[in-house]
Amino acid sequence: MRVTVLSGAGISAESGVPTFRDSKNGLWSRFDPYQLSSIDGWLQNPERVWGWYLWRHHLLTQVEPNEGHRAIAAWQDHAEVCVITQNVDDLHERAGSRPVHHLHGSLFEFRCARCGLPYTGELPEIVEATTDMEPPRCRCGGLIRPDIVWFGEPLPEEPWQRAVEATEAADVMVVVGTSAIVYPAAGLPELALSRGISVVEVNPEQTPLSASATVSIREPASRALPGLLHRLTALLN
Ligand code: BV8
Ligand code: ZN
Repeated sequence: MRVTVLSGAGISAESGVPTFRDSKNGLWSRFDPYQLSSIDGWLQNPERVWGWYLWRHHLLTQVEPNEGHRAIAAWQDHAEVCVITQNVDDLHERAGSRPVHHLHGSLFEFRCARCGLPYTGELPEIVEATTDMEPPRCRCGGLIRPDIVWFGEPLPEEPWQRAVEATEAADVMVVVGTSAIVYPAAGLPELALSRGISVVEVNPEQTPLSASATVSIREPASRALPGLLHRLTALLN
């Protein structure tokens, strides 16, 4: 069976990584993630954005994959699994999933905002939620930025192509931990439904996908995912 997974920040929530929506009480409650993860936010205040991402990068070195990530990795012993994630963390990879396609880039990759040269230099150690920090400079004088996709920026071609192919080849799509409001990623479950395959949503809350999903499981990822493949195999075979 070919299973395509689309994940969002909610699958990393139980690892202690705040999601976009919970940021009101999260580590960056004083920031607006939608403002900071936008090209305008970067152009207006690169120091603030750089400090926020360095803090998130530091946070990711302190957390582990959870039962949800590990369940999806374990599915690979019983099915052909392709993970598409909107997340910029590496928790799917650390749990053992392969391949993982990052639609919105990765917090572990950096590049020059001007010439695009990848940046592999030292990153300052951040030990507390900080605000402004001067981004390093590239040889060309450009500012170094995280290699992720901000609001208002196009998605990288290769991961998007892989995601569409995996959605078109899937026997079933599992959509976990996403508020399903950001496009074009949120269009993938719609593509799956238009192909007539089952789309299973795992989310403790209702989302705009819930009504059209084949089934919407109102549970956290770590509880719903471990037994899900077994249930899907029984249902679909
Ligand atoms: C583009 C990387 C075009 C950065 C991110 C008006 C109408 C429609 C569209 C638009 C519009 N205005 C602008 C747009 C386009 C815009 C968009 O869709 N905006 C939305 C807000 C309306 N999209 C873009 O700008 C995209 N680019 O369209 O380019 C273009 C083309 C050519 C040339 C130029 C431009 C780029 C979007 C990518 C932005 N980058 N992330 C970073 O991480 O810092 S988006 C970011 O937010 C995430 O990656 C994700 O995609 C999105 C939402 O986050 P989620 O992952 O869904 O998480 P969220 O916090 O929202 O929700 C968590 C969920 O988990 C909740 O449902 C919760 O219930 C659940 N949960 C909680 N705990 C658990 C759980 N689930 C399971 N288990 C648990 N334990
Ligand atoms: Zn440069």
